[in-house]
Amino acid sequence: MKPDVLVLAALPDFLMEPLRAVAVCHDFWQADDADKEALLTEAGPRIRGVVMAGGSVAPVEMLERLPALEIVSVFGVGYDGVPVGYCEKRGIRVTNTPDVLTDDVADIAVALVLMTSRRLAAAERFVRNGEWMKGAFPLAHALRGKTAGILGLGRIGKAIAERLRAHGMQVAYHGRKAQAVAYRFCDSLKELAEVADFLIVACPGGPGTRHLVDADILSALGPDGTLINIARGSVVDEGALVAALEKGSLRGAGLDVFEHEPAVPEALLKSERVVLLPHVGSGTQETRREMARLCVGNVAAHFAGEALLTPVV
Ligand code: 8YV
Repeated sequence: MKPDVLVLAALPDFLMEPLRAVAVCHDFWQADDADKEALLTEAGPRIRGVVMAGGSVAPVEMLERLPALEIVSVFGVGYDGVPVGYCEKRGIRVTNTPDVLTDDVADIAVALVLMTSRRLAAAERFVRNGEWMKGAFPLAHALRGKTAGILGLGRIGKAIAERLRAHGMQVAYHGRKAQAVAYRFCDSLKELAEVADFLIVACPGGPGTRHLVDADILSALGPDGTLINIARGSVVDEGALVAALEKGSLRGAGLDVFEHEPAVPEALLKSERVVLLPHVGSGTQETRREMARLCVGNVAAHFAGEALLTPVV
């Protein structure tokens, strides 16, 4: 008998097909509120697995309705949508998809650094709009000699650092502790923001990092500074970011993630100082297929009584 699995997000066919081969899938994300309630009441007691995207949320109140739950498999490296402590207490396993997406996400961070410093999106619009015929595009800013301040020097943070070193940049970082690396460690996020030309958010999301980048940090980054976020929208106080951009107390921002995706504040949509991407850090055919392999592989391994491929707990 295949185990029953609740699917919390729209996931690609190359994930759903192999998942359906090993589990009976219940599409929670497609159901309206009444159907969700009926699904939890009717199938809830049989559900043994939950599959969700990096950005989706599995609230405790929902997991409480799944008494037979054994595993939560996240299609993403970030598992901030999962109440891990609660799962651990209940003996529910949690898995994610680390490593396979590191290069792609780091590439997008570098792309945002280049797009903001060289104003590439505006330059592209300049050509398309026929403005080049009227004069040259204004001079932008070089990367060489500038400092990248990385918040969270994990796997992705390190991959970003390596890439930006190749662009002639200095690297500083802040995290829970200093690491055995050649980059400058800053004791506080404020110190990092003060030394950085680009403050790059690469730390996990969740309650522990919520609004770490607030008005105070943005003011330390200063009028020549740029904020880059490829991690989670929740780490940045979006209201404070809008205010800093509107006042001109920040040069710009390059954002792949937002507080309330897919909603993006009107003020950001209108701002010439920002580059906005639709959470595409891991969005390549190659990487998403690798992520799907791990996500389904973890579910399959668990129900076959084998070791999990990439366990969190
Ligand atoms: C999403 C992500 O999971 O890895 C993460 O934490 O946020 C992304 O890779 C991806 O958008 C799939 O939904």
